[in-house]
Amino acid sequence: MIVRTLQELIGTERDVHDATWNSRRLLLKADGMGFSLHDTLIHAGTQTRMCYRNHLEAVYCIEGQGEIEALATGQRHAIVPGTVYALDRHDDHVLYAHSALRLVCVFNPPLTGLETHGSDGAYPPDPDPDPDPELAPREVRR
Ligand code: 9YT
Repeated sequence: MIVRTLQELIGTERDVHDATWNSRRLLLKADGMGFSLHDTLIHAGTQTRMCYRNHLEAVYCIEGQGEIEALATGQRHAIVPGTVYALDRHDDHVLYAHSALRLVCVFNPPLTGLETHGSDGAYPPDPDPDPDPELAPREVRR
């Protein structure tokens, strides 16, 4: 079993900053869960374009007010506490933070650790992917 707290990650290498956000990476690939789990803060008044071509991401808002725009269609959706969005098509999108947003983010395949966005709005692919992410958890210990 893994037990850790957000507090103990702050200021460590699992606390990753970019221009518009701060991602506290609670679970990463090395934790062997098959996904990564992040507590992410998006800074108030910012907009962030992203397109995770190498990952699927689900995002659950727990604080703040914002909007997401799907660039393929121009459709915009409000983001408020209790809203989840899932980028099931590697959707090219912009996230607008009308106030500071606090988001719980899950990535599949999991991030390895220090990824930040490339100029294409994506994280790079894992250079050493598991053969089958669904079937490759770490060794089971009882
Ligand atoms: C919502 C979103 O994707 N923000 C960028 C940071 C990313 N979620 C992360 O690495 O936590």
